[in-house]
Amino acid sequence: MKKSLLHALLLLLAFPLIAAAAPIKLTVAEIHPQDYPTTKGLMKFAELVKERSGGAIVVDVKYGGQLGKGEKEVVEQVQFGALDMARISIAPVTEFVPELEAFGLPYIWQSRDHMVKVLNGDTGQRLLKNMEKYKFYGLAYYESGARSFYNSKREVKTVADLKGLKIRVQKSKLMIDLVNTMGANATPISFGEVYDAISKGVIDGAENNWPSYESTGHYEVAKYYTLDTHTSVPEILVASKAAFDKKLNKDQIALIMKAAKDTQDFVIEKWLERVEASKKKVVANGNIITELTPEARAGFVKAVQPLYETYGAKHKGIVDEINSQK
Ligand code: GTR
Repeated sequence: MKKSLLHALLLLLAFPLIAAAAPIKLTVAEIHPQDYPTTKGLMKFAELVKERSGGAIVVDVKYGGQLGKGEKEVVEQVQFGALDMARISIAPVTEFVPELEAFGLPYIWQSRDHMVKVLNGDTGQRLLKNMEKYKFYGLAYYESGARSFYNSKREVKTVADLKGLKIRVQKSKLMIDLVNTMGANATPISFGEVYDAISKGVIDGAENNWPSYESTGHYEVAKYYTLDTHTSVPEILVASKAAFDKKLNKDQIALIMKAAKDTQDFVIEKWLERVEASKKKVVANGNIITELTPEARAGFVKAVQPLYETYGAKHKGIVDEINSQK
């Protein structure tokens, strides 16, 4: 009798401790596979959050598109509060946060250093903070190299060679307009459907950076890759304001934001390694890799100028800030 009373008392005392010790679980959606640089960055992020919160916050990295194959739909879920976080390309995010379009404008960055300086400086950080207006917490920017065209039909040596090619784009008005302005026919479809669409001849190609061209296997079905580097739209790690405000206090949100930023350099490091590995694999496969001549590059740059009269004018303040930091 005495013993069971004691047991009950101990249980009562222990229960709040057990309850308090249960970690807060957060999930982050990632479309890429486990060995992709941004996924590795998220693993590192999860490690830092766990360590710095003393195990009070645990981040579950759901990679490989487990939580959705369409990035636009994933962003929608984050905004709505159904998903805690997502690592996505800024391109589909621009549908929700229009001012981010400035970062996806063609040939806007002079170099990686220029981009990193702007993103980590006042301009980039102000735009991250501004995402709260749209029900997001912008946590960090991640590296994404430069996007270039690839197709299964022919070698593209000049912008004129793009004419008539059916090119898949991300679900983003800017990307649709960009690719159409260059003379191709933009076809917005989800990332996960591109391989089949090219192999079945539904589309002729797509555009992406080296790691995505290789990791998706697109290089197997679209052997012509032209390094025109038309856009270097960064990746972004976004959180749901609704979900975060419900699950976390201010200090915990600050801890998460800091941990995210602390993984940016790690992603760049993993990125550079992967670019080299991807190039090797694609070249060994016998793909046709086309470098642009200076004249051909000038032709690409000229072709996209109309976008500076529309999107560029719309975001003139930000574009001027970016240009002044060259
Ligand atoms: C990749 C990017 C993905 C996704 C993909 C796409 O470069 O990392 O998040 O946006 O491009 O083209 O859909």
